[in-house]
Amino acid sequence: VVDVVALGESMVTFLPTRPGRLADVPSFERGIGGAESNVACALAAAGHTTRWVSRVGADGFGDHLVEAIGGHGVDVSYVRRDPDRPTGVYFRTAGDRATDAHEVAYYRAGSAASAMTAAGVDLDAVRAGRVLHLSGVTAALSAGCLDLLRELTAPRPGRPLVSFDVNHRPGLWRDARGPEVLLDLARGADVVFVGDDEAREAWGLHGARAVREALPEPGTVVVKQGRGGAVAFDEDTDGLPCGDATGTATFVPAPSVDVVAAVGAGDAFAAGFLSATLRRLPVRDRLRHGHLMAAAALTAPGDLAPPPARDLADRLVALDGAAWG
Ligand code: KDG
Repeated sequence: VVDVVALGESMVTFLPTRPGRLADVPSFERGIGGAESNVACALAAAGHTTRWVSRVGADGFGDHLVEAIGGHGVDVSYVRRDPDRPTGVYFRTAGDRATDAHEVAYYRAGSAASAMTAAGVDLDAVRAGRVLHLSGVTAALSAGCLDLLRELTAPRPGRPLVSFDVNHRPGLWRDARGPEVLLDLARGADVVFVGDDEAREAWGLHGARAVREALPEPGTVVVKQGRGGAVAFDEDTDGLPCGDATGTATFVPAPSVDVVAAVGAGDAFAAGFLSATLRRLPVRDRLRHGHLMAAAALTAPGDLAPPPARDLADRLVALDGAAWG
C-alpha cells in the first residue's frame, strides 16, 4: 500500500531571475509547481511512498513534469498523457518580502489536467493509499474536475484518510460559487488545512474556532495563522476525549525564519503534518513537523525545498515548549 496518493494539476513554473513587476522581468527560470505534487514530493523526501495522479499534455512540459516529479521518488505511473491539450504553465514575480504580494499569470485554461473526470482516472489507483491528498485548486479547473473531487470526498466504506487543503485561488474561479463549493468539499474530508486569511476572505469566518464551527464534520481541522502558528482541532488529540463539541484545540507557534519565498510553504506544512499523522504522532508533534517542513520551504526560492532529515526533525520536535515560543 502506498502511504499517500495526491491528485491534482501540476504546472511548469517560471520564476523571475530578478525582482520587479511581471511587465519588467526580462527572464525566468524553469521550475515545477502544483500544490498536490508539491505535497507528494515533500512526503517522498521525508521517506514515505507516494503517488501523484494527474493528466499532462503529450508535450515537452508534460515530459518535464513527469520526469522531475518522478525524480523526487514519486510514483508517476498513473499520470495520463493527453494528445489534444497542453500542459499548464504559470509565471510569477518574486513578490514583496514584507507583504508577500506577488503577481501570478496562469496559462492553464483548457489544460490537460482540466480534462480530468471521475470516468477518466483510475479511481482504484487514486484510492490505493493510506492517505489521499486533494486540494481546492482542482475544484476550480472544470466541471469534470469538480465532479471528480465530489466523488473522492463522498462517504465510502474503507476509503483512505482524505486530506483536503482548501487552497482558495480566487483568480481561477469563473463564477461566485467557489467559497460555497470549497466549504462543501471540506466537509467531506477527514483532515482539512485552511489559512485564517483564506477562511476570512472566502467564508467571512474570523478566527480558528469559527472555522471549526463551520466545519464540524472532519476529524481534524488545521487553521494556519501565517507567521503566528497553527491551531489544530482534533478529535483524537493525544487520545484524550474532546474538550467540547468542536474538539480540543491545540496551538503551536511557528518558528520565525527569514522568508525567501512563501509559495509552497502551505504544501510543505501539509506534508509535515501528514507525515507525522502517518507515524501516529500526537497532534502537537504533527503541527511541529508541519512548521519545520514549512520553514524549509519558506527559506528556499522555489516551491520545493529538501525537508530536514527525519532524525533531526524528530529532535527539534522533541525540544521543550520554551524552544517553540
Ligand atoms: O501551493 C503552491 C501552488 O500554489 C503552486 O505550486 C501553483 O498549484 C498551484 C496553483 O494552482 O496555484
